[in-house]
Amino acid sequence: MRHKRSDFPEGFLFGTATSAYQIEGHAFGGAGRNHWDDFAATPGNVVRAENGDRACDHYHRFAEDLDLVKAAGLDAYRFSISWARVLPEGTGTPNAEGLDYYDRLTDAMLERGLKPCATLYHWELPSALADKGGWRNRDIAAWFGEFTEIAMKRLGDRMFSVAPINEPWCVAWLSHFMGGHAPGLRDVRAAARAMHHVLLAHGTAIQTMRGLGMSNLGGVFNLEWATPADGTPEAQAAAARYDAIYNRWFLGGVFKGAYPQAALDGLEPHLPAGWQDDFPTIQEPLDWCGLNYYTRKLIAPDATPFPSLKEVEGPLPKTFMDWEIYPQGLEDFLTRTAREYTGDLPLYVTENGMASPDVLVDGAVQDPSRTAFLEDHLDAVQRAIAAGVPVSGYFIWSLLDNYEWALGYEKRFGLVHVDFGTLERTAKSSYHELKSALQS
Ligand code: PNW
Repeated sequence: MRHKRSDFPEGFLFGTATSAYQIEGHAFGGAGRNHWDDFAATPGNVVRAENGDRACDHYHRFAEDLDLVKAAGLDAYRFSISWARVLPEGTGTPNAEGLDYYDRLTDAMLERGLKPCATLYHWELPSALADKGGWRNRDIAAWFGEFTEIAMKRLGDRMFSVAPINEPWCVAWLSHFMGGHAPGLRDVRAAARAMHHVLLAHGTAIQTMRGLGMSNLGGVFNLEWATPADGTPEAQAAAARYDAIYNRWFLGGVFKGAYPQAALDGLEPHLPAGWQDDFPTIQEPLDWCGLNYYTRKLIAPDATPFPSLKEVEGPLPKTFMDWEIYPQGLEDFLTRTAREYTGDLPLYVTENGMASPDVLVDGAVQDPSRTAFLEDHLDAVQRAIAAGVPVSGYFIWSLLDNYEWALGYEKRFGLVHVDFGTLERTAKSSYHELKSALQS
């Protein structure tokens, strides 16, 4: 890699990120059923109907996996706590085995000198709560507060940082309007409600953790740059609607106490009554803001109901997800987020990375495209820092090849290759490149 640790400010954190359902093996340790188990079991939702029953078996192999994080020279590990593992029914009696597991996982990070950066919801909603309407039900905020309290009473004293919810856009819009993730709905009313409740749950969890005396609490937002497909005013308006729904709704709610008009135009009739009264909770002050960044989209107008837009194919080189590689968007988002939403608050890139069709040849994996992707995005981070944006860390998605949701196990995001037959781990060339950059 062309970067050195010394190219970044003193104290800048390098880390890697994972999530519970994508790596742990949800069938182990007494976890309750969650809505991804249900979604994957319904034919047509997930490639080859694959699920997270075994995944990377991180549940039994976490010590080996954390050794890999440590040996790379990384400072921090971003992981998530499975709601259904801690509370199999979503509320009520905790699963002692599940809490013990996160206790051991946390101590294993600390023993290695890794900073534990927890996410409380990375998408595995207990089925018992999904059956009650899940994110469409306002009660989700109280249910999530209860889970937050139980998990953080046990673990909170040892966390470096905590974010309640990974990627509110995915939880709400992708899952309730686009149908791509559990529960797989295509319903604008359900989406609007989920878009509001996910932020109410976020704020409720922050308040719960403040009540426990915790600090270094943040939010993690996925952002996607929207480029108008052409120079027409219609394309510009469509891209602005995309930007409003994808990016500005969630940042605006949390940091400004307001939703963008371009999104309200279509969504306001579907919001729950009294939604404006929830902003004091949604706006509970944070200590940092995390951005997950992967790509941009080219947006054109479309003669469909709201949001009346479509994604069109772009000209840039693509990853194995078919996502355009657009590092400039990361610099632009870091600067725009600081300027318009977060001011002096520390920003973290909480996810960035790419999928590639990596294969094991003679016991090694060569993935130079991943190294190049990371270099180009680290350049973007450096440009933002040089422009005065307070970027405090960068987390690579992901440590391991893992369960890529509706795309199953074929899309490999890891610095470390996983053989899903033997479960053997093999560090890829990008891992070795990163390791030497961090040591230099
Ligand atoms: C993020 N989209 O998800 C998640 O945090 C990870 O769990 C996931 O593995 C990773 O990115 C790679 O996909 C996203 O459709 C999933 O725009 C889909 C989208 C964005 C982010």
